[in-house]
Amino acid sequence: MATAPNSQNRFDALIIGAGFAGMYQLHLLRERLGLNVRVLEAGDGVGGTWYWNRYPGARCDTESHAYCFTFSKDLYLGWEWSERYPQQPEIVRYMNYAADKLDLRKDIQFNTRVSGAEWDEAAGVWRVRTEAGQDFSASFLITAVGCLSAANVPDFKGRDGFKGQWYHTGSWPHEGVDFTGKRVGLIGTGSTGVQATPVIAETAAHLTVFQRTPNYSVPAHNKPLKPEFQEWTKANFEKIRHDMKSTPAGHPFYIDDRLAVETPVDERERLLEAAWKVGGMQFRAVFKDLMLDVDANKIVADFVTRKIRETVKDPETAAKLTAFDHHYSTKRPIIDSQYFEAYNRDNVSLVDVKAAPIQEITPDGIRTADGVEHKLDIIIFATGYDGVTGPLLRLNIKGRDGLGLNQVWKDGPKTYLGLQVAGFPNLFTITGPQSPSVLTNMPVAIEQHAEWIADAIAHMRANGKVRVEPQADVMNAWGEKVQEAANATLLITAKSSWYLGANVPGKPRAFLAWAGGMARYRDICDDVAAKGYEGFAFA
Ligand code: N01
Repeated sequence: MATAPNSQNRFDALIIGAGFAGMYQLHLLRERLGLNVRVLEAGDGVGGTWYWNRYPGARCDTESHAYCFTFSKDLYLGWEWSERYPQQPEIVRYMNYAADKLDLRKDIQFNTRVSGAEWDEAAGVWRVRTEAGQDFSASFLITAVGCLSAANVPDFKGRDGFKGQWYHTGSWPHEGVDFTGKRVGLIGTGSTGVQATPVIAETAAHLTVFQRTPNYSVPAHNKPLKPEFQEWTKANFEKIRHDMKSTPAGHPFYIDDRLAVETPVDERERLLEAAWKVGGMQFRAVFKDLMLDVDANKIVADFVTRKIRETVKDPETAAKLTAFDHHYSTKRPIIDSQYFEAYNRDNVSLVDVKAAPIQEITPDGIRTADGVEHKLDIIIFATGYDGVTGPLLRLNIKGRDGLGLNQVWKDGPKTYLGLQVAGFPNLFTITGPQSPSVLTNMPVAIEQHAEWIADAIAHMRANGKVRVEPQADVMNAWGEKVQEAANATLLITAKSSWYLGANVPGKPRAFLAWAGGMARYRDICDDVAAKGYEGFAFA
């Protein structure tokens, strides 16, 4: 970072990323605070995660009418969703609509990937460098890089010698991939693999799914939205918004007060059947004790297992698909459209790579430890992400005295409220680790963070303060609260979950998000602000 930035590249605030988070933060800082802001975005359009995730079947698991900005009624009323869950292209169209309506593009520099950021203590600014060698500086640096944008591509022996094509779902070719007549191998059965499987199966000559850990999934029951429902959402905007802000996961539905363990068997069965018919994320709202009590969880897990076994015709495949190693919903819950049904097709097969792990990628396919070579033309890595911390660590951020974020986080993330890190003045991390982030409907968490950050900067300006960072002891205490919140749920029991960093070799094991609920978290943040930003040090 030796080069001094020229005056044109000096801003009040720099934002990295033009997804939901970067777009709203830009809007707030520019329109509410009048700041001179620049967004740096690696892609050549808005959309963030949705700009890159164009894999077959990519669709949001949150229902359309709740997967959008709700800070502006005008913006909400001006858009119409076509299906119960929005498909990736529709989400990108929506985000372009929002960018146009809010006139955001003029302050976003596309095709610009940040390669480093360093705090300059003497000048009191962040110096940011891009891969193309451009330098920027700003008083505030705000990361809006998403939680799932750093791909996890396992370093299998022989990968680069594969004669066919291979892709990670998180950086899918914009022109698409033609599977017609191809033998396709798909590694990974998380949300992505489950969404992609039935769609790829429709055109591939053969699809082989390589499963390490089976996952529970419930039907999404996607469908076109009826005009009556579209009108209802518009007429009930305030209620929907209120509900999203009041619930633990930011969805506009409430978890039932009933306890599974106290509900008679017949009644339990009736309720589970009804919830199964509703499907999607709402299925989990059926009992209050689902994520708190092993016995309650088992009741629901057994029901889902039974449904899967009824769907998959081949008993051996069904057994592999239900050899679960975790309690229901303790890894990211999955919803699907015809995933288990896909295994009833003649052109789909399942390979258990826990029993016989992938040994190497050969020029012609994948060899597993039982000596079988699975011949393939295309390999798809649906192998997930270095979640939550990965996107931040790859920015190569250095705080005071050149202290690397990777050094501070070598044993796991440390933050205050997931918003700031001691030693990194004026750096804000939207949906950062130890905030609700991935445990919520993301736009809700994003709006809350962006608003809190804008308020904090406004507070500083009103009080003549130029620097803010958390006190180290307060930050450490927050880490303990995050751990306690996770320990109070069954989430902590899923040892193979990416929520714990288990999917990336060498990643420290730490629960990555605040599991105490979005509404409670909002209250905590509001309380901190009301008490003069208690726990933060200003200069
Ligand atoms: O990734 P994952 P994802 N050998 O980490 C397997 C969000 N999302 O992209 O479980 C063999 O969940 C791995 O196996 P295991 C959502 O938050 C949202 O599917 O580690 N297999 C697992 O099966 C989600 O949680 C939506 O044993 C290997 C899979 O790859 C998050 O993104 C849609 C392996 C990875 O599953 C990530 O989902 C899609 C190896 N070496 C995603 N390494 C919507 O709402 C990994 N695996 C739309």
